[in-house]
Amino acid sequence: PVTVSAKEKFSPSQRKRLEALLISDEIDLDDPNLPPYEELEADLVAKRKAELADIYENSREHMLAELERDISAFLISKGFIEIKSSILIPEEYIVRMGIDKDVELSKQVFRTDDGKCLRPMLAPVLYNYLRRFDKVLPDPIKIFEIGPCYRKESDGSSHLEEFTMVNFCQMGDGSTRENLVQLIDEFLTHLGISYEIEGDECMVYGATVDVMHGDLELSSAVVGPVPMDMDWGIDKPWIGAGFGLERLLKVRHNFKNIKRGSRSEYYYNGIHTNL
Ligand code: ATP
Ligand code: 9VF
Ligand code: MG
Repeated sequence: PVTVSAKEKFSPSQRKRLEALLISDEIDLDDPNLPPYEELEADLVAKRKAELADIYENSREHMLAELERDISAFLISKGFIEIKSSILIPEEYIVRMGIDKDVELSKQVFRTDDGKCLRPMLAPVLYNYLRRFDKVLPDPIKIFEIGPCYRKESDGSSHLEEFTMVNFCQMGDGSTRENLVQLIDEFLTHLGISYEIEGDECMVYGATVDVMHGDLELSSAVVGPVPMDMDWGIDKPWIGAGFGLERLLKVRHNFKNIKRGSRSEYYYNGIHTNL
Protein backbone atom coordinates (compact mmCIF):
# COMPACT_ATOMS: atom_id res chain seq x y z
CA PRO A 1 0.00 0.00 0.00
CA VAL A 2 1.19 3.52 -0.85
CA THR A 3 -0.68 5.45 1.84
CA VAL A 4 0.14 5.15 5.52
CA SER A 5 -2.87 3.60 7.25
CA ALA A 6 -4.73 6.15 9.37
CA LYS A 7 -4.26 4.16 12.56
CA GLU A 8 -0.48 4.37 12.20
CA LYS A 9 -0.31 8.13 11.73
CA PHE A 10 -0.19 8.77 15.49
CA SER A 11 1.26 6.61 18.25
CA PRO A 12 -1.23 5.56 20.97
CA SER A 13 0.11 8.19 23.37
CA GLN A 14 -0.04 10.90 20.70
CA ARG A 15 -3.60 9.93 19.90
CA LYS A 16 -4.53 10.06 23.57
CA ARG A 17 -3.05 13.57 23.88
CA LEU A 18 -4.89 14.80 20.76
CA GLU A 19 -8.18 13.29 21.92
CA ALA A 20 -7.84 15.08 25.27
CA LEU A 21 -7.29 18.38 23.46
CA LEU A 22 -10.36 17.94 21.23
CA ILE A 23 -13.70 19.15 22.58
CA SER A 24 -16.22 17.83 20.04
CA ASP A 25 -15.76 16.13 16.67
CA GLU A 26 -13.98 19.20 15.27
CA ILE A 27 -11.16 17.06 13.79
CA ASP A 28 -11.24 13.47 12.52
CA LEU A 29 -8.03 11.89 13.81
CA ASP A 30 -8.31 9.23 11.09
CA ASP A 31 -8.17 11.86 8.33
CA PRO A 32 -4.99 11.01 6.33
CA ASN A 33 -4.50 14.66 5.33
CA LEU A 34 -3.89 15.94 8.87
CA PRO A 35 -0.64 17.81 9.57
CA PRO A 36 2.11 16.02 11.52
CA TYR A 37 1.56 15.43 15.26
CA GLU A 38 3.80 18.24 16.55
CA GLU A 39 2.05 20.84 14.38
CA LEU A 40 -1.47 19.60 15.16
CA GLU A 41 -0.77 19.40 18.90
CA ALA A 42 0.67 22.93 18.97
CA ASP A 43 -2.32 24.29 17.00
CA LEU A 44 -4.81 22.69 19.36
CA VAL A 45 -2.96 23.85 22.47
CA ALA A 46 -2.92 27.42 21.12
CA LYS A 47 -6.64 27.24 20.37
CA ARG A 48 -7.54 25.88 23.81
CA LYS A 49 -5.34 28.48 25.56
CA ALA A 50 -7.11 31.26 23.64
CA GLU A 51 -10.53 29.86 24.60
CA LEU A 52 -9.57 29.66 28.26
CA ALA A 53 -8.20 33.23 28.18
CA ASP A 54 -11.48 34.36 26.60
CA ILE A 55 -13.50 32.75 29.41
CA TYR A 56 -11.25 34.38 32.04
CA GLU A 57 -11.63 37.76 30.30
CA ASN A 58 -15.35 37.65 29.58
CA SER A 59 -17.54 35.27 31.58
CA ARG A 60 -15.61 33.37 34.28
CA GLU A 61 -18.58 31.04 34.76
CA HIS A 62 -18.30 27.27 35.05
CA MET A 63 -20.78 25.84 32.53
CA LEU A 64 -22.18 23.28 34.96
CA ALA A 65 -22.79 25.91 37.64
CA GLU A 66 -24.19 28.31 35.05
CA LEU A 67 -26.60 25.66 33.77
CA GLU A 68 -27.74 24.92 37.32
CA ARG A 69 -28.41 28.64 37.90
CA ASP A 70 -30.30 28.91 34.60
CA ILE A 71 -32.48 25.85 35.32
CA SER A 72 -33.06 27.02 38.86
CA ALA A 73 -34.26 30.48 37.74
CA PHE A 74 -36.45 28.89 35.06
CA LEU A 75 -38.20 26.51 37.48
CA ILE A 76 -38.64 29.20 40.13
CA SER A 77 -40.30 31.38 37.44
CA LYS A 78 -42.67 28.47 36.74
CA GLY A 79 -43.76 28.32 40.39
CA PHE A 80 -41.47 25.52 41.67
CA ILE A 81 -39.75 25.98 45.04
CA GLU A 82 -36.03 25.16 45.20
CA ILE A 83 -34.81 22.48 47.59
CA LYS A 84 -31.28 21.66 48.78
CA SER A 85 -31.17 18.44 50.74
CA SER A 86 -28.34 16.20 51.93
CA ILE A 87 -26.30 14.20 49.46
CA LEU A 88 -25.81 11.52 52.13
CA ILE A 89 -29.11 9.73 52.66
CA PRO A 90 -30.28 6.71 54.66
CA GLU A 91 -29.62 3.48 52.75
CA GLU A 92 -33.13 2.45 53.74
CA TYR A 93 -34.57 5.01 51.27
CA ILE A 94 -33.20 2.94 48.37
CA VAL A 95 -35.14 -0.13 49.45
CA ARG A 96 -38.25 1.97 50.05
CA MET A 97 -37.94 3.23 46.45
CA GLY A 98 -38.60 -0.39 45.45
CA ILE A 99 -34.96 -1.03 44.58
CA ASP A 100 -34.31 -4.44 46.11
CA LYS A 101 -30.80 -5.49 47.19
CA ASP A 102 -30.44 -7.91 44.28
CA VAL A 103 -31.25 -5.54 41.39
CA GLU A 104 -28.76 -3.68 39.21
CA LEU A 105 -29.45 -0.16 40.51
CA SER A 106 -28.97 -1.33 44.11
CA LYS A 107 -25.53 -2.66 43.19
CA GLN A 108 -24.69 0.75 41.74
CA VAL A 109 -25.17 2.52 45.08
CA PHE A 110 -22.10 3.82 47.01
CA ARG A 111 -22.68 2.88 50.64
CA THR A 112 -21.01 4.13 53.83
CA ASP A 113 -20.21 1.92 56.82
CA ASP A 114 -22.94 3.45 58.98
CA GLY A 115 -26.14 2.75 57.07
CA LYS A 116 -26.02 5.73 54.74
CA CYS A 117 -25.32 6.07 51.04
CA LEU A 118 -24.52 8.70 48.45
CA ARG A 119 -27.88 9.47 46.85
CA PRO A 120 -28.25 7.84 43.40
CA MET A 121 -31.39 9.94 42.77
CA LEU A 122 -33.31 12.84 44.28
CA ALA A 123 -36.77 11.24 44.43
CA PRO A 124 -36.78 9.82 48.01
CA VAL A 125 -36.24 13.16 49.73
CA LEU A 126 -38.60 14.90 47.26
CA TYR A 127 -41.26 12.38 48.30
CA ASN A 128 -40.73 13.44 51.91
CA TYR A 129 -40.91 17.12 50.96
CA LEU A 130 -44.16 16.62 49.00
CA ARG A 131 -45.75 14.89 51.98
CA ARG A 132 -44.65 17.55 54.48
CA PHE A 133 -45.29 20.62 52.31
CA ASP A 134 -48.75 19.33 51.38
CA LYS A 135 -49.79 19.91 55.02
CA VAL A 136 -48.66 23.53 54.88
CA LEU A 137 -48.80 24.92 51.35
CA PRO A 138 -51.65 25.33 48.83
CA ASP A 139 -52.34 22.65 46.21
CA PRO A 140 -50.63 21.92 43.83
CA ILE A 141 -47.21 21.52 45.48
CA LYS A 142 -44.39 22.23 43.00
CA ILE A 143 -40.81 21.51 44.08
CA PHE A 144 -37.40 20.80 42.56
CA GLU A 145 -33.85 20.00 43.55
CA ILE A 146 -30.60 20.22 41.57
CA GLY A 147 -27.46 18.55 42.83
CA PRO A 148 -24.89 15.76 42.76
CA CYS A 149 -25.97 12.12 42.49
CA TYR A 150 -23.73 9.04 42.53
CA ARG A 151 -23.91 5.66 40.80
CA LYS A 152 -21.28 3.01 40.10
CA GLU A 153 -21.18 2.87 36.29
CA SER A 154 -19.11 0.99 33.74
CA ASP A 155 -20.23 2.50 30.41
CA GLY A 156 -18.07 5.43 29.26
CA SER A 157 -19.19 8.27 27.05
CA SER A 158 -22.63 9.10 28.54
CA HIS A 159 -22.31 7.92 32.14
CA LEU A 160 -20.51 9.51 35.08
CA GLU A 161 -20.18 8.06 38.58
CA GLU A 162 -20.68 11.60 39.90
CA PHE A 163 -23.32 13.53 37.96
CA THR A 164 -25.82 16.31 38.53
CA MET A 165 -29.54 15.74 38.41
CA VAL A 166 -32.44 18.13 38.34
CA ASN A 167 -35.70 16.55 39.45
CA PHE A 168 -38.82 18.69 39.33
CA CYS A 169 -42.21 17.44 40.37
CA GLN A 170 -45.74 18.63 40.96
CA MET A 171 -48.37 16.98 43.17
CA GLY A 172 -52.10 17.65 43.19
CA ASP A 173 -54.12 19.71 40.74
CA GLY A 174 -52.95 19.65 37.10
CA SER A 175 -50.75 16.56 37.44
CA THR A 176 -51.53 15.28 33.97
CA ARG A 177 -49.40 13.76 31.25
CA GLU A 178 -50.33 16.71 29.04
CA ASN A 179 -48.95 19.21 31.58
CA LEU A 180 -45.82 17.09 32.10
CA VAL A 181 -45.06 17.02 28.38
CA GLN A 182 -45.81 20.76 28.10
CA LEU A 183 -43.45 21.56 30.99
CA ILE A 184 -40.69 19.40 29.49
CA ASP A 185 -41.19 21.21 26.18
CA GLU A 186 -40.93 24.65 27.81
CA PHE A 187 -37.88 23.50 29.77
CA LEU A 188 -35.95 22.17 26.76
CA THR A 189 -37.06 25.04 24.53
CA HIS A 190 -35.73 27.44 27.17
CA LEU A 191 -32.41 25.53 27.11
CA GLY A 192 -32.37 25.39 23.29
CA ILE A 193 -32.16 21.59 23.17
CA SER A 194 -34.16 19.50 20.70
CA TYR A 195 -35.70 16.19 21.79
CA GLU A 196 -38.09 13.36 21.06
CA ILE A 197 -40.46 11.69 23.56
CA GLU A 198 -40.48 7.89 23.89
CA GLY A 199 -42.37 5.45 26.07
CA ASP A 200 -40.17 3.20 28.26
CA GLU A 201 -40.34 0.95 31.32
CA CYS A 202 -38.24 1.11 34.49
CA MET A 203 -38.21 -1.03 37.62
CA VAL A 204 -38.83 1.88 40.02
CA TYR A 205 -41.92 3.47 38.43
CA GLY A 206 -43.12 1.10 35.71
CA ALA A 207 -44.08 3.14 32.64
CA THR A 208 -41.91 6.20 32.00
CA VAL A 209 -42.00 9.05 29.49
CA ASP A 210 -38.41 9.11 28.25
CA VAL A 211 -36.99 12.28 26.75
CA MET A 212 -34.40 11.44 24.10
CA HIS A 213 -31.90 13.38 22.00
CA GLY A 214 -31.06 10.84 19.32
CA ASP A 215 -29.93 7.73 21.22
CA LEU A 216 -29.17 9.64 24.40
CA GLU A 217 -31.69 9.60 27.26
CA LEU A 218 -31.95 13.13 28.64
CA SER A 219 -34.67 12.33 31.14
CA SER A 220 -37.03 9.78 32.54
CA ALA A 221 -40.33 11.37 33.46
CA VAL A 222 -43.28 9.80 35.22
CA VAL A 223 -47.01 10.34 35.56
CA GLY A 224 -48.13 9.18 39.00
CA PRO A 225 -49.73 7.93 41.07
CA VAL A 226 -47.71 4.70 41.40
CA PRO A 227 -48.19 1.92 44.01
CA MET A 228 -44.94 2.87 45.83
CA ASP A 229 -46.49 6.26 46.81
CA MET A 230 -48.19 4.47 49.73
CA ASP A 231 -44.82 3.68 51.33
CA TRP A 232 -44.03 7.43 51.27
CA GLY A 233 -47.39 8.59 52.63
CA ILE A 234 -48.50 10.12 49.33
CA ASP A 235 -52.04 9.76 48.00
CA LYS A 236 -52.43 12.41 45.29
CA PRO A 237 -51.61 12.39 41.58
CA TRP A 238 -48.17 13.71 40.63
CA ILE A 239 -45.88 14.30 37.68
CA GLY A 240 -42.11 14.51 37.72
CA ALA A 241 -38.99 14.42 35.59
CA GLY A 242 -35.30 13.86 36.26
CA PHE A 243 -32.67 15.29 33.85
CA GLY A 244 -28.89 14.85 33.96
CA LEU A 245 -27.21 18.27 33.59
CA GLU A 246 -23.99 16.86 32.11
CA ARG A 247 -26.04 15.12 29.41
CA LEU A 248 -27.68 18.46 28.59
CA LEU A 249 -24.20 20.00 28.31
CA LYS A 250 -23.00 17.10 26.16
CA VAL A 251 -25.80 17.76 23.70
CA ARG A 252 -25.53 21.55 23.79
CA HIS A 253 -21.77 21.56 23.15
CA ASN A 254 -21.61 18.40 21.05
CA PHE A 255 -19.04 16.92 23.48
CA LYS A 256 -17.40 13.63 22.45
CA ASN A 257 -17.50 12.56 26.07
CA ILE A 258 -19.74 13.48 29.01
CA LYS A 259 -16.61 14.11 31.13
CA ARG A 260 -16.02 17.40 29.26
CA GLY A 261 -18.84 19.10 31.15
CA SER A 262 -18.59 17.29 34.48
CA ARG A 263 -17.08 18.12 37.87
CA SER A 264 -13.41 17.57 37.06
CA GLU A 265 -9.85 18.74 37.51
CA TYR A 266 -8.99 17.62 33.97
CA TYR A 267 -11.49 19.67 31.96
CA TYR A 268 -12.71 23.22 32.47
CA ASN A 269 -15.79 24.02 30.37
CA GLY A 270 -14.74 21.25 27.97
CA ILE A 271 -11.15 22.48 27.76
CA HIS A 272 -8.33 20.14 28.80
CA THR A 273 -6.57 21.79 31.77
CA ASN A 274 -3.10 20.37 31.00
CA LEU A 275 -2.07 22.84 28.27
P1 ATP B 1 -29.34 5.22 31.71
O1 ATP B 1 -30.36 4.19 31.31
O2 ATP B 1 -28.90 6.09 30.60
O3 ATP B 1 -28.21 4.65 32.51
P2 ATP B 1 -31.16 5.75 33.81
O4 ATP B 1 -32.46 5.43 33.14
O5 ATP B 1 -30.56 4.76 34.72
O6 ATP B 1 -30.09 6.21 32.72
P3 ATP B 1 -32.55 7.63 35.47
O7 ATP B 1 -32.56 6.86 36.73
O8 ATP B 1 -33.77 7.67 34.64
O9 ATP B 1 -31.30 7.15 34.58
O10 ATP B 1 -32.03 9.10 35.83
C1 ATP B 1 -32.60 10.28 35.29
C2 ATP B 1 -31.61 11.01 34.40
O11 ATP B 1 -30.38 11.24 35.09
C3 ATP B 1 -31.19 10.25 33.14
O12 ATP B 1 -32.15 10.40 32.13
C4 ATP B 1 -29.88 10.92 32.81
O13 ATP B 1 -30.09 12.16 32.15
C5 ATP B 1 -29.30 11.20 34.17
N1 ATP B 1 -28.35 10.14 34.56
C6 ATP B 1 -28.62 8.96 35.13
N2 ATP B 1 -27.50 8.26 35.38
C7 ATP B 1 -26.48 9.03 34.95
C8 ATP B 1 -25.07 8.88 34.94
N3 ATP B 1 -24.47 7.79 35.44
N4 ATP B 1 -24.31 9.87 34.42
C9 ATP B 1 -24.89 10.98 33.93
N5 ATP B 1 -26.22 11.20 33.91
C10 ATP B 1 -27.02 10.24 34.42
C1 9VF C 1 -39.26 10.86 37.79
C2 9VF C 1 -35.59 9.94 37.55
C3 9VF C 1 -41.35 10.12 43.18
C4 9VF C 1 -43.35 12.21 43.27
C5 9VF C 1 -40.81 12.67 44.55
C6 9VF C 1 -40.92 12.60 41.77
C7 9VF C 1 -40.05 11.86 39.80
C8 9VF C 1 -37.77 11.01 37.89
C9 9VF C 1 -37.08 9.76 37.46
C10 9VF C 1 -34.99 9.59 38.85
C11 9VF C 1 -35.58 8.42 39.54
N1 9VF C 1 -39.73 10.77 39.12
N2 9VF C 1 -33.62 9.28 38.69
O1 9VF C 1 -40.46 11.57 41.01
O2 9VF C 1 -39.99 12.97 39.40
O3 9VF C 1 -36.10 8.61 40.61
O4 9VF C 1 -35.42 7.30 39.02
SI1 9VF C 1 -41.61 11.89 43.17
MG1 MG D 1 -34.12 6.52 32.88
